[in-house]
Amino acid sequence: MLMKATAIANSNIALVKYWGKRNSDLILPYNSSISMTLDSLNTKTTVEFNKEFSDNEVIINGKTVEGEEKARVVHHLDLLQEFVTEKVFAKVKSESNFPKKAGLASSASGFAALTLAGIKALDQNLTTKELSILSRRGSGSASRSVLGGFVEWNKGSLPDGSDSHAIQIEKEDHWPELSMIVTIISTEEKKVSSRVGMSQTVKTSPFYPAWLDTIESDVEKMKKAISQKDFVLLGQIAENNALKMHATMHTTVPPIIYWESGSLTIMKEVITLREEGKECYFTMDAGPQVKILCLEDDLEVIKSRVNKLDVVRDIMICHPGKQTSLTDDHLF
Ligand code: 2P0
Repeated sequence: MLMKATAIANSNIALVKYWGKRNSDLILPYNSSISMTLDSLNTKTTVEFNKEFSDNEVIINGKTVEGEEKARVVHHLDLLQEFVTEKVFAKVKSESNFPKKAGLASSASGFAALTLAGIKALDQNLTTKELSILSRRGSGSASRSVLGGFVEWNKGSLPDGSDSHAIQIEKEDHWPELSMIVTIISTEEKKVSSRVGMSQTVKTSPFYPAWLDTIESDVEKMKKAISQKDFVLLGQIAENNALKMHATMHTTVPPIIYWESGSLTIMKEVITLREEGKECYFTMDAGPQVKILCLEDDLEVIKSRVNKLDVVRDIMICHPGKQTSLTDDHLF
């Protein structure tokens, strides 16, 4: 039997961010988070397990990867193979349509696709909850990419992590007018990974406890904003939540500053647009790119204004996207 399968996963951007782990082995977060799965940033991954293979092979965006990057994928394959009796080597080929490690959640779509493809290649059938938990073990944010639309990752409280998984708040067709303008400032890989960065923040930022104190309220307001399609509330909470997370990063010792000067230029332009009556808000992750939230009616005007800024190298437009899914169109 051919033990091969392919999955496509969309990336997601958090509206209420995940930053900090209470358990690094199981990837259990200190706080719950909420995200929007994106329709146009995705990763396609083919996994084949084969007794004939003499080693694991991992190819990401056309390049064979080694070292830590390969080890992380192989560790995940080992985890998936706990469902079967015999462990064999695998070939993994993965392609994303956006730059990796640049603050665009490539590990989210990457590990969500790897999990579904791997599990299917092993001929296992898991529930969405189980897939979310397994994806979480690869990368925390991947737990949310398993589902489409608007998603909450419940932090859970059980030590084994069995209640720390994503659930769907609303499907992707609930609010198709909600738009995200992803501005690309730099495609350089970041110097401090999210994993290392969040661990340092938890240990050293005096603002980290204050961050945690505000999360429950942000989560509740964000859920209300999504279900009632209250764009102003969604934007205000998302922007404020992102700035609070970055305040914990900036006050980490040594400091973690993902912003570039271009990031600030765009953030200020968003505030100016708002002062001019165009409803838009920004959010940022562990990288310099600024993502602008707006409604479809304002999209063209905001996009053309932002496009005029010298610091913007590229722009991608996203709307709420679908859950991770299987395809027969294999990469090899
Ligand atoms: C998020 N980020 O909620 C936050 C906001 C970055 C800033 O999830 O260590 O790559 O693999 O669990 O999932 C990025 O962290 O970290 C992230 P690991 P991950 O989207």
